[in-house]
Amino acid sequence: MTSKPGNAAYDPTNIFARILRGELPCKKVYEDDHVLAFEDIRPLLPVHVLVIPKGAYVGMNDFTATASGDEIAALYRAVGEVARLKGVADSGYRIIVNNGVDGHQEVPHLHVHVLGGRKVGRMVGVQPAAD
Ligand code: DGP
Repeated sequence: MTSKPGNAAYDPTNIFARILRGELPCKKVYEDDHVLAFEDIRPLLPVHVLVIPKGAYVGMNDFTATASGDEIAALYRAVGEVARLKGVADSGYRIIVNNGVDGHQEVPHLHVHVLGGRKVGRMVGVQPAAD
């Protein structure tokens, strides 16, 4: 895992950083030089995998601003690979990136949810403004 200039807000104690360092276990689905993918601990659907960059990125803002082309390509390639490995490439799946406060991001390390295994519905539910 590497730190990047301009990424001061990254918290290296977040749970996914600890998984990347091997301090906490995960059920690994896929790994390459730039990416780790593992089962979500609270699956919402039969297939629910998190795909994360190994670099220290909080979310889409710093990832899109400072990640290399190789890192960005690797994240997207890994999503496709995970879909194939989990058997949903043909049946279909949804990817979600919760980003920032309004995006309801809980873990401050960029992660792509890969969701499938049954029909997921028309679109993401938007909660009433009070939520
Ligand atoms: P988000 O709301 O987009 O930040 O989603 C965070 C997801 O991370 C949530 O679906 C549950 C998952 N999660 C939280 N802690 C752990 C953990 O320790 N291990 C794994 N595998 N998943 C976790």
